[in-house]
Amino acid sequence: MHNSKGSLVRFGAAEGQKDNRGPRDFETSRPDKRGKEPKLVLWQHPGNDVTGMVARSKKVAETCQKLLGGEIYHYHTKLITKEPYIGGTFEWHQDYGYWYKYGCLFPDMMTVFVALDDCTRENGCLQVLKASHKCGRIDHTIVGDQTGADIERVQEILKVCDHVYAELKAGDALFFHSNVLHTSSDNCSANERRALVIAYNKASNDPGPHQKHPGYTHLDMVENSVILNCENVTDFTGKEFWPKQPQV
Ligand SMILES: O=C(O)CCC(=O)C(=O)O
Repeated sequence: MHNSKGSLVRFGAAEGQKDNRGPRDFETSRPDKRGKEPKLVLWQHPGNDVTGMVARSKKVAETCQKLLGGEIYHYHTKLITKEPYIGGTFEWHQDYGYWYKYGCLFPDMMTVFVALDDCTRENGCLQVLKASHKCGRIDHTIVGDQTGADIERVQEILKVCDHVYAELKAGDALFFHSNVLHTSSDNCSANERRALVIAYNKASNDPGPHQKHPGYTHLDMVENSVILNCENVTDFTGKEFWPKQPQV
């Protein structure tokens, strides 16, 4: 991601700050069923840095509000990194397969996948089953360290829904409903594949504070221009990273 001056924004710790921990200090991994690891860090609130401005921008948040048909709030954002050659797979799942377990009663939730690098078949772009949200929620079980959809059911749905490889340019975004079945394969390329994955819940669907995610918190939307003009890439106050402790 680049700011208005064209500088590449790195999501690392800033130097010279009292608390200079950045998102990647909290990075953890989610091994797939073969033990290969996509890496991720999750935060609860958007905050005021450039990633927060993306999540709070009208082109992202207000679009989701229109699509979900009512007030929304930020459920969480993840920075997902697939390292060159070793970054693993996200097994087939619906995001609501996870969020159902966190007490959200309706699938009135959605995700915006923002490519920070070009996402290709080679480096593990998102793959979706078109219109699979109409199948409703599929049963999920634990697969590796992930929550995966019932694979026999997925095989049947693969016969009737188009399998789309969402190859994206850096800066492109994909908006999708929480019941859309999706997966992504290993990164077989020589470069990192990074994405910001932003999740929203409808305010009326607030399950209250539950496990990792906060309950309803007013989302302060900003104009789109704020993203490019944001110079804050080091102050992560208020984001509430998860896991809470930096990883060593
Ligand atoms: O980053 C990816 O490749 C997939 C992420 C994903 O499926 C998710 O966060 O639910």
